[in-house]
Amino acid sequence: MKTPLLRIAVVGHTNTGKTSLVRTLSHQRRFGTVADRGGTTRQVSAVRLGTAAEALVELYDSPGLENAPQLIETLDALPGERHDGPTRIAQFLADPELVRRFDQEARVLELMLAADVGLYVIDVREPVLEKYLDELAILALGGRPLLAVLNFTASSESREDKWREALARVQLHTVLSFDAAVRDPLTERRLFEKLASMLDGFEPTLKRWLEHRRDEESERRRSAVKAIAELLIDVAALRRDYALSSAAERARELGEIRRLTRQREQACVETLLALYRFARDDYREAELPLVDGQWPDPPLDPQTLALYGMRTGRHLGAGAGIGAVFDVATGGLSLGAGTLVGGAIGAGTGLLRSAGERMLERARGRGRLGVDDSALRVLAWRQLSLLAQLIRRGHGSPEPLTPTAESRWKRERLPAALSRARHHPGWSALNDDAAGDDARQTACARLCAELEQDLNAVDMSPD
Ligand SMILES: Nc1nc2c(ncn2[C@@H]2O[C@H](COP(=O)(O)OP(=O)(O)OP(=O)(O)O)[C@@H](O)[C@H]2O)c(=O)[nH]1
Ligand SMILES: [Mg+2]
Repeated sequence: MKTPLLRIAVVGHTNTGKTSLVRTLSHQRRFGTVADRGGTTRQVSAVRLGTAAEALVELYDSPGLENAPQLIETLDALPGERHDGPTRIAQFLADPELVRRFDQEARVLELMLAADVGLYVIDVREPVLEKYLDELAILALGGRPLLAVLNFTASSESREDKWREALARVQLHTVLSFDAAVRDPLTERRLFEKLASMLDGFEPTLKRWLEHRRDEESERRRSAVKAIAELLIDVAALRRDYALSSAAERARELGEIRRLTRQREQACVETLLALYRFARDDYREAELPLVDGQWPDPPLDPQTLALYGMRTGRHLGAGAGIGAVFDVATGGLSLGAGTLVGGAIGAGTGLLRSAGERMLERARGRGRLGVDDSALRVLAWRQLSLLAQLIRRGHGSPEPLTPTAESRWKRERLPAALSRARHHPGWSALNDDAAGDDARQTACARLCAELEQDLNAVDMSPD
C-alpha cells in the first residue's frame, strides 16, 4: 500500500528560525534565505523528504506572521458563525481587499488549510506577548493540529518555562524543544514521533521516514569513516624513491610527498563535506578550522605537527626539519640497523620488516622516503574531529565550525592496519605502481572498525 504524503507547514512569527528549521530537518544548507531580521522569507516554498522510490513528507516554509493583532480583529468583525474557524478563514481569503492588506498572513493561512499539520516555531528568548497568542488563535481557526517548536532553548535568555506555561493555558500541549543549529537525530526522531501520535493515518509514513533517515545516517557515517581509512592507507603506503647520489632528486621527491599528502587530505575533506551536504562555499566567511574549505596548515609542516603536539625530527637524519617524512636510506646510514629498529624510528612505525628493504635499496643506490607516524596521527585526528562536528551540525546553524578543545589523537600506537600498509606500496593510490588487492580491503575494513571507535571517543564538549 502506498503511504500517504504528509504535508507539514512551518509557521510562526517572523525571524523565529522557520527557514533554519526547514534547513536542519531537510539537511539542506541552501534551502531558502536565512537572515537575522524580520520578513526574510516572502513566499511559501517546499522541500520533499523521502526515499528514492517515494516522497513521504513535504515541508513548507512560510513567511513570518507580523500582523496578527489587526487580523484577529478583522476576522472577528466578519459576519457569520463565530466558532466556525475554517469558514471564517475561507471568507477572509475570498476577500481580495483583505488578502492584499494582510498579504503575509493570507499566504500562511492558505498554506495551513492545505497542510495536514502546522509546526509553530517560537523564539523562546522573546517574552510571551499578546501578539504571539493572537497568532496561535488565528492558526487554530484553520482546524489543523499544531505542534509548538521551541527554538533558541539553549540561549541564556531562554524563557522556555514561561512559554510552556502559556502554551498549556491556550490548550497547546504538544510542545518540543528543537535547536535549529544542532542536528540531533534523537530530537529529530522525537519530533516525527510526536507528529505520528498527533495525527491519524500518518504513522506508516513517519515510520518509514524515520527508518530511512536512520539508514541514511549510518550509511553516510560508514562512507565517511571509510574515506578517512582510505586516506590513511594511501598516505601510510606512499613511497618515493631517489638516487642516493642526488640531493636534488631527494629534495624534489620530498616536495612531491608533501604535495601529494596535502592534496590527498583535501580530497578527503571534500568527500566528508559533500557526504554531509556542506559545500566549500559555506565556509568562505567562517574562520575555523577550515579556511576556504581547507585546513590552513599543511599536514607535513613542523609547525602543524607541533600544533597537534607531535614531536618529530629525531630520526630524520639529513631530512630533519622537513617534518614527518622518514628516509629509510639515510636512517640506515646514520644510525645502523639495530638502533634504527629499536629506537630511532619508534615502536609504532611498523618499519621492522623494512630492514631488508633498506639494504636492498642501498645496494641499488636508491633511497626511499615515506610519511612518518606523527603526520598520520595528525591526518587521522583532523579528519575524525571534522567528521564528529559534521555529524552533529544542523544545516540551519549560523555558526562556523569550531576546533575541538582536545587536539590530540589519544591512541598510543597506530592501528596495525596502518603499520601493515607501510610494507605495501601497492596499496597507495598515490604510488605509481598502485595495485589494490584483497589484503588492502581487509586492512581497510579493520581500520574502519578502529576509527569508528575513535570517532565515538571524540569529545565534542563544550558543544
Ligand atoms: N543560534 C541559533 N540561531 C538560529 C537558530 N534558528 C535560527 N537562527 C538564526 O535566527 C535568524 C532568523 O532565522 P530564519 O531561519 O531566517 O528565521 P525565519 O523565521 O525564517 O525568518 P523570516 O523568514 O524572516 O520570518 C537567523 O540569523 C538564523 O541564523 C538556532 O536554533 N540557533
Ligand atoms: Mg524564513
